[in-house]
This record gives sequence, C-alpha cells and structure tokens, in this order.
Amino acid sequence: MRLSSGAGIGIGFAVLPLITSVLGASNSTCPPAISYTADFEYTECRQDSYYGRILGRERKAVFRDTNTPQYCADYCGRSGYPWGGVEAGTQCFCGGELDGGAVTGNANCSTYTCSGDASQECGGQYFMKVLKINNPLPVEKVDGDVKRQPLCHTSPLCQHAVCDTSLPIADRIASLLSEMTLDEKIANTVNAADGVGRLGLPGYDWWNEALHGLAQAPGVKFNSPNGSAFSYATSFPMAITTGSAFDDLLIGQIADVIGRETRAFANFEQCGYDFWTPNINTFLDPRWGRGQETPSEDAFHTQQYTKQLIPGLQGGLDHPEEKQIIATCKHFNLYYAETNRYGENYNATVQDLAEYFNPPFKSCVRDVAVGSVMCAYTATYGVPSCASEYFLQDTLREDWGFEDPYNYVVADCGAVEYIHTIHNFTDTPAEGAAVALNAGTDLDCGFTFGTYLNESVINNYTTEARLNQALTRLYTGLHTVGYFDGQNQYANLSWEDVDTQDARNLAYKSAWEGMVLLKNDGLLPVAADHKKVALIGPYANASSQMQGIYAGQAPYIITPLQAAEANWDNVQYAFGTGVNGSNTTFFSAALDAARSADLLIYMGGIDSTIEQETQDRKSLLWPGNQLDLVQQLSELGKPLAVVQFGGGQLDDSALLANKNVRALLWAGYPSQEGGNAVIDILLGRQAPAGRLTTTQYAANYVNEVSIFNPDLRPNGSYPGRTYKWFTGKPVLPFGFGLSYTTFDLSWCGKPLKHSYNIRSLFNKRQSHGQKPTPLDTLPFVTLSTTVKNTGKHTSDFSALLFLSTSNAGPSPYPNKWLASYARAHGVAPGKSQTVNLDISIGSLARADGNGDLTVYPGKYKVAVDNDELLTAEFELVGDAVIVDRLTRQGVYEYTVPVHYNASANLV
Ligand SMILES: *[C@@H]1O[C@H](CO)[C@@H](O)[C@H](O)[C@H]1NC(C)=O
Ligand SMILES: *[C@@H]1O[C@H](CO)[C@@H](O)[C@H](O)[C@H]1NC(C)=O
Ligand SMILES: *[C@@H]1O[C@H](CO)[C@@H](O)[C@H](O)[C@H]1NC(C)=O
Ligand SMILES: *[C@@H]1O[C@H](CO)[C@@H](O)[C@H](O)[C@H]1NC(C)=O
Ligand SMILES: *[C@@H]1O[C@H](CO)[C@@H](O)[C@H](O)[C@H]1NC(C)=O
Ligand SMILES: *[C@@H]1O[C@H](CO)[C@@H](O)[C@H](O)[C@H]1NC(C)=O
Ligand SMILES: *[C@@H]1O[C@H](CO)[C@@H](O)[C@H](O)[C@H]1NC(C)=O
Ligand SMILES: CC(=O)N[C@H]1CO[C@H](CO)[C@@H](O)[C@@H]1O
Repeated sequence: MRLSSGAGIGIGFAVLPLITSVLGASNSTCPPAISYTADFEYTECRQDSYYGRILGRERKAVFRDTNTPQYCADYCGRSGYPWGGVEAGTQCFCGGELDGGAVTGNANCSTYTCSGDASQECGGQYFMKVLKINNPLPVEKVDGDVKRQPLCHTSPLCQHAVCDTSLPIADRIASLLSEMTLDEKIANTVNAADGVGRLGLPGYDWWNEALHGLAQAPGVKFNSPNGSAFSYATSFPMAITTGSAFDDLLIGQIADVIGRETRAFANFEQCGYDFWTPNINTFLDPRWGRGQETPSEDAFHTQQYTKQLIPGLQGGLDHPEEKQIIATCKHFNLYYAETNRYGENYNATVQDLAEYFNPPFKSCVRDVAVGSVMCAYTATYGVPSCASEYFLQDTLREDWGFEDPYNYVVADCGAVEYIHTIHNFTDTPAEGAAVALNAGTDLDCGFTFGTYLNESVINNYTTEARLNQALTRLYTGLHTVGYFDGQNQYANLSWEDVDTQDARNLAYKSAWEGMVLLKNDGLLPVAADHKKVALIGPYANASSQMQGIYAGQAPYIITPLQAAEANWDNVQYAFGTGVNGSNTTFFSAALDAARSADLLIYMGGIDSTIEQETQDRKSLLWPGNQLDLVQQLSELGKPLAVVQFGGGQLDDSALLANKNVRALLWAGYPSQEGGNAVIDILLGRQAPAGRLTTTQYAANYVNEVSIFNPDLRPNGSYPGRTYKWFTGKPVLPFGFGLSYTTFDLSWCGKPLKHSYNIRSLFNKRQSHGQKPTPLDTLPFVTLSTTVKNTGKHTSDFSALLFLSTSNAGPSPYPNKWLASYARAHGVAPGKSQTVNLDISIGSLARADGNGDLTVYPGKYKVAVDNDELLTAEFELVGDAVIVDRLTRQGVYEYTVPVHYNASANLV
C-alpha cells in the first residue's frame, strides 16, 4: 500500500497540525498514516562504500518499483531524518548527519535511473545522490538523541499481519514472508539486508561486532566528535588478557556491560541488535594472528569463558526468547590459523574433535543458549564448514539442540563465495550458495546468496521452502530483541548507560587482573624511592595499540606514560625502537634517558602489525631489534623491568636468562585502563595473579609443528600441541604466573574418597523441564581449599586444578588437563580464604576411539597448580560410561556435484 502525497507543507513547527490521517489506524500501536511531502534539495554526490555510512545514524530502504529522489526524501522526512540519499536506482538511505564519503562529480550520481521514474536519476553504484530535507517530521528523542521505533509502531508495516500481536510469532513471520517476492526474500539473506521498502520493512545490517566492547563494523556507527552522545563505548581488555585472569565472575560482569552498552547503541539506531562475538575457537597454534581474540589454548577454560559471556551479553538464561542482544559463537568449526584460512581443510581426529574443537561450541549452544552461530571459512573432512550438514545440521541442530525458531547460522564474510571459488567444492556460485543454504547456513555475510540464490531456486538446487526457513529464523531472531514490537526490559537503555563509573572500574579491574608476572627477582613491586624513571619502548606511550583488534572508539585510553607521570615526578620517555624496528637511530636517546634514570622500564612486544586477522606470525621470537635495545639497556646494570604486550606469547628465553632483566610482566592488550593497570602493578598497588592461558613455546616450535596440522596428540617426532599433550619443554608453561607474595594451600577436610563407583556418579541426574541435564555437566565433587597468604603483600590467588591419569582410558595419556579453577580475591598477609573448586563429570571424561566422551575406570591424580601445591588421588571403579556421544558422520547427498577438498597442506 502506498501513501498518497498531499500538498507541500511547511517546515518546523507548522508540521504537526498539518498531519492528517489518510488510512486511519486499524491498530492502537499503528500511528495514523499522514499526508506529507518532503521539501528537499539535492546537495552533492558522494562516494559510498560497502562499509561506509555517509549519513551517520543511517537507515536503508529499498524501493524496487517506486524510488525517486522525492519518494526517498518523503520516506526519510516522514521518519524524521534531515538527510536522504539515493543510490543504485532502488536504494534510499536516511540519516541524521552528513559524515564521510568523498564528494565526487555529479556525473557519478547520474548513472542509475530511478526505479519509480526512469526519466529521473537515482545515484550510481556506490555513489550516493545526497538530499537535504528541510522539513523532517518531529520524532521521539531522548536527551536529543533519536530513538529507534519498533517496526510495528511505524507505518506502513504496522498495518500488516506481521504486526498483529494477537497471533503467534510464527504466523506473523509466515505472513510477512507470504507478502515478499522471491527476489525480495533473496535480498534479505545477506548481512546488508535490503528489507522490503514497499512493506515498510527497512534494511538491516547484521554485521556488528563487540568482542571486548562495541567495535567498528559496517553496522556500527560511533558518532563524532569525541564526547558527543554515542561517540564511544567502554573498551575492555582483549579476551586473551581477561582469560588470563581466571576469574569467571569477571567475565560475566564484562559481558553484562558490553550487552548493556551495545543495546543502548542499538536502541538509538547506532548499530544492530546482533553481534558477531565471541570468538571461541581455542588458541591452538601460537602463530595464530587472531589468538588474541580468544581466552585460552584450553578447551575447558574456553567453555567456562563462554558460559559466563553469553548470558551476560544476551541478558541471562531465563528468557531466551527475550534477549538484550543476540550473541554469535564463532567460528564453527576448526579454525585456528589465518594461513590459507579461506581454503584450508583440517581432518581432525575424532578424539580431538570431541575433546578439543567441539566443547566450546557445545557449551555455547547447548548450555547457554546462544542465539546464533557463525560457520567458518575452513573445511573439515573435505567439506567447507558452511556447507557441512554434519556440523550445521547433525551436530549443531540435532545433537546440541540449536533448534529454537530464532536460532540461525551466519556464514563468515565471503565463506559462501569461497565454497565455489577457493575451496572449489562446487562448479558454480549458484551451486555453492545452494549447498550452503541446504546444509543449514541461513545468512551470508557477502553477496553470494543475494546474487545467486535466484538461480539456485530456479534450477532446483535448493527450494523456496528452505529459503523461507532461513528467513523465518532470522526474523524470529530479530523478534527476540524487540525489533518488531519493542521490549520494555531493554528499551530504556540509553547513552546514560554507556561509560558509567562502574564500567570504568571494571575496565581497570579486568586489565590488572589479566596481567601475568613471568619473572621477578624482587625488583617488583618497585620501591617508592626511585626518583627518576626511564620509560622506553614502542608501547611506553601506547594508546589504541593497547586495544588490539576488533576495537571501537574508547572513551579515553590511559597511556603507560600518562600513568607513570601521574606517579613519579621525573619520568624520561624514549621511543627506543618500533615493534618491528630495524633502525637503531633512536637507541642512543633511549640509552641517554636510561643513563640518567635509576629505574628502567621497557615496554614492547607485539601488536596488530605483527598479529592480526589475515596475518599469522612466522616466528615466535621478539620481532625487530627490540631485544638488542633491551640487551643494551641491561648492560647499564640498572634496575630494569620489561613489560610485554601482545596476545601471542613470545619466546622470552633471552629475557629470562638475562640477570639484569630483573622483572618481566605480560600485559596482553589491556585497553583503555592499560596504563593505570601496568603502572599500578609495577608499584604494587595491585598484585599480579593472572596465569598464562597459552604455552610459551621455544621459537623452534614452528619448525617442529606445521601450522596446518591440527593434531593435539604427539606422534613420533611430532611433539603435539598445548600443555595437555606437548612432549617438549616449554619456555613457560600454561598456567604459569608469579606472585608478590607466597601462599600455603590445604584441603578443607578430607577432599576425596579413595574410590568411586562410576555408576554412582550419575545418581544426581535431574531434569529441567523436558530437557534432561547433559551427563557431562553433572557435578562430580567440589574440592574446598584454604588459601593462606604467608607473605607480606595482599594479593589475589588463582587456583588451577589439573587432573592426570596413566591408566584410565586409551593411551596415549595427556600430561594433565585443567579440570577446575577459581580466583581468591584480596587475601591479606596472614589471612586465609576458602576457594571452592568444582569438578564436573565432563572433566573426568576422555574420548574413546569413536570420539565418545567416556568416564573410564582407573587411577587419577588431582594437583593444584603447576607446582602441585596440593595433591590428592582417587580411583574410579566399575564399567566405563559414555557421557557424551560424538555425532556420527552420515552419508550426505548434495543436490549438485561436489568435489571434496583433500587439502594439499596437511602434513
Ligand atoms: C493490530 O493490527 C492487526 C492488523 O490489522 C489487527 O489484526 C490486530 O487486531 C491489531 N491489534 C490490536 C491490539 O489492535
Ligand atoms: C580429509 O577427509 C576427506 C573426507 O574424508 C577426504 O576426502 C580427504 O582426502 C582427507 N584429506 C586428507 C589430507 O586426508
Ligand atoms: C576444481 O575441481 C575439479 C574437480 O576436481 C577440477 O577438475 C578443477 O580443476 C578444479 N578447479 C580448480 C580451479 O582447482
Ligand atoms: C539472479 O539475480 C541476478 C542479480 O539480481 C541477475 O543478474 C540474474 O540474471 C538473475 N538470475 C536469474 C536466473 O534470474
Ligand atoms: C524444477 O522442479 C520443478 C518441479 O519439479 C520442475 O517443474 C522444473 O522443470 C525444474 N526445473 C529445472 C530447471 O529442472
Ligand atoms: C575524548 O575526549 C575526552 C574529554 O575531552 C578525553 O578525555 C579523551 O581522551 C578523548 N578520547 C579520545 C579517544 O580521544
Ligand atoms: C632510521 O630512522 C630515521 C628517523 O625516522 C630516519 O631518518 C633514517 O633514515 C632511518 N634509517 C634507516 C637506515 O632506515
Ligand atoms: C569525479 C569522480 O569522482 N569521478 C569518478 C566517477 O566514477 C568513476 C568510476 O568509478 C571514477 O573513475 C571517477 O574518478
């Protein structure tokens, strides 16, 4: 239904009285349709881009048959936007401000005629004809910010049955789809979804990011200037740093803030409601450029992180049909390297799949009900992940219960395209699109679904019914965040809820809690009597460098130099050298600063020029000439501490061996409070208690283990991967981390029985409603330990509990595996705290030859900490019990010819 345009109307306050009802509202939430004509002028032509947002807080609508500059300006002005723009003939953009996009010649906006009147011009391909609207209608504002209206409160969508709240949501969505043509449906299977302009369904960009705070992404808009509403969001440390805190509560608190802040942005149309976070692939290979985005090399640790994070983001576990935002666990499955990531195939052993690659995703889906899952670029068992019925249907949906009507799978950006191109799995792009859709991919970040699904449907490679199912999942997903009807619980979140004092405190706490002390001969905490401090190195004055990748605009970033200057009267700063510097030009200034100081602090490591999305490291050594500078500084014989930044571990052998390097602190990417956190730890205002979540391998590891080999278990000369299996000697082990104090540990009472009958472990099984509790999540025991601070410094203590066995289940046996952890907070000298270490039945299980997680009879050892501060033993007796069966591979039939990817790279 189209609105008729009335006579031209005035601007400003004259607008309201002139609004007249044309259609009459059939629904109390449906505003009266109005007679409105925009008074607008064409201002200029601007270059747009796929990632660009020229009109600030921007809304897109596609009018396939009706678009003209006037039509678009009417649409925008009626919705209260002062700016409009037409592009590519059918697209209309609306926004609040003109911001970005190079101004180009008018000719570039004359290449498309308008779909509503071919005698008029409607922009170009990625060239926007910009329209200034002089008489936008007044809109609801909160503190001057325009609030997003639920779609069913806006005309004309509110007049359609999709907005009839008396109907079940399934019927409403079915009604919406019944009103869409095949082309319109296909145009909504991509991240930059067109919507359906004629129905009043606006476009929506599904690509939003929030890994450690709202981040830059095509769907996200940070306003400018800095300081204005929605111009920044809290920037928490990278996942590798927060993971190192071994503090589950902290992860949940961070997720609460990220969920709240991002939803506040979404409420004001600054971003979408769904976010492609978290990255829960395990940090398997130390070279991985994106390992920094993940908390750990350990699967159990990553599961625990995921279980805290998802409920915080989405708004708890109780009402999955009412979410704060939609989180997305990515990248399913087997993705741990950037090298050849678009085309690589990994044939993991079934044991590694069951024990290592699956568990974080299993927890994310089965245990904490994530809304969406992203399939990966890579292939497994010859099949690209986004075309894998084994993973997307049999494992994810059937075995893990990802079957609520709002659960959907999104393909990583370009992954659908690469099924045909880089993987060469199909012969044509339409076939590639079809195998992805058929396997269970619902949304394509890219263009392949949008361009080729028409061909796929026409040729019967796939069906419109499957297309409808995908769209039903997507729109039902958006319904969970109030997209259609609004949502009282979260709709009031606003700019006031962003960058609160609590959020700042949490950013600080998570930064220092995640830092790990790797060496200390007593220099730290530094004594107060150092008068002149030399702060040297490529991170000494770092700001956004401390955020790592997937970052957004932070409210502020405290540099180490700022924090140092706030604490010491005399701070000499010298850059020294770049992260990958080969030039010694600035060494002498650094050495001069050092000569006149009585405390030297070097801050370096790696950053996103070294480790990054699409960029793995080739070497684990410190890059460039940083260690040459540190060596020269150390030769001065003055107290020298090194602070190491970056996500991946570097081989620190040289620093650990150098007696004049008296302390080494790993800081990861601590983000906005990084400077305060580092300096406060050095000064002893906070005591380090973080632990390494990745093994620090010697540099030679890269020669022993091919990046393409996913196997964890050692085999012949192959030393294996992760602390659990690696047979070599690490420079520093997983779980390593020193303290400023000393602790004594003891069990509270008798920790364990001598032996347990395996059958009896399952007596506690309960059902929650219809879903039985998964056996692997049942509790085994809780071991209470007393942690006593026997030193002189108040400190946290991270207790890591490992299990090991040498006869339970099949050989080879792991070195040990993490089964529980907990962090005690602020234990004062002479005081004690009780720390409860819960062990679940899943933590006892090992994979059998089929990949079935099994609790085996045999002898087990419990040890707290790498140093085995506390140990206990127990025996399991009776028959082995399978607690989680690995999904079996089926025989998969494809509607089109496919070629399995054998991967030349696997060695
Ligand atoms: C809203 O509009 C729909 C479609 O016209 C109508 O069927 C429904 O009864 C209305 N709901 C309310 C609460 O008025
Ligand atoms: C990986 O598994 C697939 C499917 O079984 C097979 O076609 C392929 O040859 C395997 N690749 C290697 C290198 O073993
Ligand atoms: C794709 O696979 C087919 C079938 O195995 C093969 O004939 C063709 O050469 C491959 N194309 C490329 C570009 O590798
Ligand atoms: C499918 O759509 C694309 C782009 O919209 C168009 O170029 C192509 O001709 C269409 N193919 C078929 C078979 O309709
Ligand atoms: C697709 O299937 C329909 C229904 O079976 C059939 O009529 C049509 O000819 C098929 N199209 C092609 C291209 O095979
Ligand atoms: C933004 O402005 C505030 C206040 O002027 C300032 O403290 C902060 O450093 C600025 N942030 C950035 C990232 O520039
Ligand atoms: C080293 O850096 C300085 C300052 O940027 C520059 O002038 C000089 O040319 C560089 N030298 C080399 C060898 O690159
Ligand atoms: C003035 C201007 O920006 N012209 C551009 C118009 O678009 C063509 C094709 O993209 C460019 O080559 C011109 O530079």
